[in-house]
Amino acid sequence: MTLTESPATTPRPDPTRDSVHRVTCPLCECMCGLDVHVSSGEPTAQRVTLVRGAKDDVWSKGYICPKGSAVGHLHEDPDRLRAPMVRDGDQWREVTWEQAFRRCEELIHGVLERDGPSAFTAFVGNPAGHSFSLSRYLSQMIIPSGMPHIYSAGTVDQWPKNVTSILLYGNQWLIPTPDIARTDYWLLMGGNPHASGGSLMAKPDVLDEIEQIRARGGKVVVVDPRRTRTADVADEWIGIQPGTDAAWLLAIVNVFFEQDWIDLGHLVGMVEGVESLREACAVYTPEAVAALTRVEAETTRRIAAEIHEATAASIYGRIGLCNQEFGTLASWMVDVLAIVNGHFDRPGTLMFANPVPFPLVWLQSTKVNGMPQFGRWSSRVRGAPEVLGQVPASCLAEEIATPGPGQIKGLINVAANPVLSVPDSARLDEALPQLECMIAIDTYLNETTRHAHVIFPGPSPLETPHFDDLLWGFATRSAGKWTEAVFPLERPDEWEILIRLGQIMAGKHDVDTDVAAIDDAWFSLLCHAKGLDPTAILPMYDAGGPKRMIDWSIRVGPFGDMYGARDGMTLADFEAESNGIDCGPAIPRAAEAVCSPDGRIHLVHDYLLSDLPRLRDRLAAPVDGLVLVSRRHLRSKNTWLHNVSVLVKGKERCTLMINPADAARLGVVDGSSVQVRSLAGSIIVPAEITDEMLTGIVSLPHGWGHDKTGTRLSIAREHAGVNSNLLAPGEFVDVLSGNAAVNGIPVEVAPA
Ligand SMILES: Nc1nc2c(c(=O)[nH]1)N[C@H]1C(S)=C(S)[C@@H](COP(=O)(O)OP(=O)(O)OC[C@H]3O[C@@H](n4cnc5c(=O)[nH]c(N)nc54)[C@H](O)[C@@H]3O)O[C@H]1N2
Ligand SMILES: Nc1nc2c(c(=O)[nH]1)N[C@H]1C(S)=C(S)[C@@H](COP(=O)(O)OP(=O)(O)OC[C@H]3O[C@@H](n4cnc5c(=O)[nH]c(N)nc54)[C@H](O)[C@@H]3O)O[C@H]1N2
Ligand code: SF4
Ligand SMILES: [Mo]
Repeated sequence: MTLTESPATTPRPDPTRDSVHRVTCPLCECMCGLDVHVSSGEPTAQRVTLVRGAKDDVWSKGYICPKGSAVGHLHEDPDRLRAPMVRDGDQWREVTWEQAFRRCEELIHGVLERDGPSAFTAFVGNPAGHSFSLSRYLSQMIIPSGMPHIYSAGTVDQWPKNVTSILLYGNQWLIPTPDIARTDYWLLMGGNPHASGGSLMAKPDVLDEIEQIRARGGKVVVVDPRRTRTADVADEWIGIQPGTDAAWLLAIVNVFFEQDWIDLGHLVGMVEGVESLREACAVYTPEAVAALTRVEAETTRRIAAEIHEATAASIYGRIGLCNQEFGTLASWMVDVLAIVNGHFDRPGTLMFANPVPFPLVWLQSTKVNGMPQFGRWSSRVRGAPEVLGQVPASCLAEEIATPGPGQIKGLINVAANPVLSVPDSARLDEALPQLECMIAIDTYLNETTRHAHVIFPGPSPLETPHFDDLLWGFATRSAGKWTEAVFPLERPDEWEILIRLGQIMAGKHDVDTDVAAIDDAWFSLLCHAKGLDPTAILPMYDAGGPKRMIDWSIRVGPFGDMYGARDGMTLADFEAESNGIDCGPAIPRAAEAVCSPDGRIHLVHDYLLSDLPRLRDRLAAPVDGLVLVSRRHLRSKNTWLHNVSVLVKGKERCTLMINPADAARLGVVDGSSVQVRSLAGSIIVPAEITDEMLTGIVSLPHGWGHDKTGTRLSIAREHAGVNSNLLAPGEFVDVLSGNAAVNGIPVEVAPA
């Protein structure tokens, strides 16, 4: 059987002959350990017979979700790309790796010669953050290319958190995370771990954590315009008007000042700006924000008191607080509330992780590089100011479609599906065919990659070794786990593709690229960054690549041996322990972690204050009419995993959730088609009437819309759904971060 043929049935597990492989699931931030059972026989005939949660995994202790159970199906999906492909017109053909890189050279050099490197950009998607190779080697594509800047899913995700963290703590990725395993009060805003598993908070089985908080006498409060399944297992649900969390949190801090509850705890000598904060929140009394937020003043005052009285409160805001109109103010106030309550940097509160592998992204700091300047340049067409080097992802469409100096003509699309994931996506879908050169690295021929000229296949989750990098930086236990590939990749891995593309973009010929030499140079740079002499370190390794880099991260991390300078761990310790190693809970470490220029946490910045007038205007003019928010489902991952039968079968999931009162008023019948219209566009979708929704708010999942021609997604096509981002106006952003506001979009709904 060739790898691309679909086997008719899954063979039965045979415990006497199957081999069992331990892997860490890379599909969400939970990092569950999986036991993957594989049948015996010829390598090409080996099949996954069973996937189980690994009971002895020190981190996930047997927890697994339906996505993890489906990794075998994902691996065996006949539609998944396994060879490089080149497009001629609308025909795709599989080519050899050499042919694919040669084609890239022709296309890239053509654009380079005429328009130079500034005609190129890249789009980097979410799976890059979960990939063993991509996150560690993206710089090796981007820097040599000379492309002036890139786009990423980050501006449809956590950019507000990045802005807050760089201003308060000195590094955009030093994001404090709630220590829910030890908290007695969890205020969970704009997150639904029942579906998502949790985000910027690595923790398997969050719903069980909620039960445990309640079992030990604590309380969990969910703030969300939708009464989610997470809200159902919590003690209290507060339905809030989308986009108004910043005003609500300012009101809570206002109560803290009014009641004289401000208490910085052990951070008293380290935190600045309390008086400016008092002024900033002065007008936001619980009474003043009640109409806007739809939270009664009494409730706001009670929650403030509960937070004040808690022994160890964890204040947490996720995608609902980022992907909205006031995302940065809301994200800022989450951290501020924790700090002024003294519930920061101690067990059970918001804490900085102390990860076993030192995350590469922690190398930067404002102590070394200075405070960020926002708006150093603006996008060519819309004039959107850059924030942390990026402009809103929705700008890409017009940068491709608008002629003139600086027009984008070449795109490297890495693990991203922006035709579905980015606001105003119809415009991007129209613009991409105008590119002279589009190269994609992806596992599927999907809505975005169908526009590419060349696609390089990424590995399946079972074809690559794995050790998370970034994600351990959001965990409140210090732990680590090594995964060996279950099936051999037998083709270049993604880090190598990135290096080779980077050299082609630098104007060189692929045949001249010395991958190992570039990898050594990159590794040497990292050694220097940690004060190590690479000439002493390089000879310790037989091979390079991401595996060498993870060994480096462990050895220079807090539990590492610093290459023999102290007692400590190396990757070999993890290779020898398939269940992983747990080095204990997070410890107070703000004094060591904060890397702002003066080592202090400045609560208030002019940049943040500059957006308060906009919020005050909104206080005076609350949104009138229906607004749309997004949601996730346990069996999806953003725009993909919809080509795996077991993950899409069953009840239609791409529905517009609407409250019974709104439905009755609008004449909408359960299950019937409705038209949803916004400033950006219009779609038709089935209605799902449910009292989970607050009145005035409707909800759609994102990531659907698989009915495009020219894709290779045979299962997803049968469950196409509609793309909710057709309704998201590109210019509707959180002003301070440029992050998309895909929540709180004004819409009209009518029977179709
Ligand atoms: N309306 C609305 N829009 C949203 C959101 C929302 O809540 N509402 N959420 C936003 C958020 S938080 C995010 S992160 C973005 C995500 O936006 P994207 O990153 O664009 O979307 P994904 O579906 O995560 O992209 C995955 C792509 O990576 C490919 N892929 C998967 N694994 C690998 C791999 O190992 N290697 C390679 N090379 N490719 C791989 C998949 O086939 C797919 O094409 O969407 C955003 N868009
Ligand atoms: N199964 C699954 N898991 C995933 C993903 C997936 O697609 N599927 N995606 C992954 C990614 S990329 C990310 S970033 C994370 C996201 O993880 P989460 O942040 O947990 O994301 P959601 O499950 O979308 O929950 C967001 C909640 O915010 C609410 N909300 C919307 N607007 C507002 C608002 O203005 N205020 C408040 N308070 N709430 C609001 C929504 O109703 C929704 O319940 O999940 C990750 N995990
Ligand atoms: S919760 Fe599911 S998708 Fe996430 S890591 Fe665990 S098994 Fe994988
Ligand atoms: Mo995300």
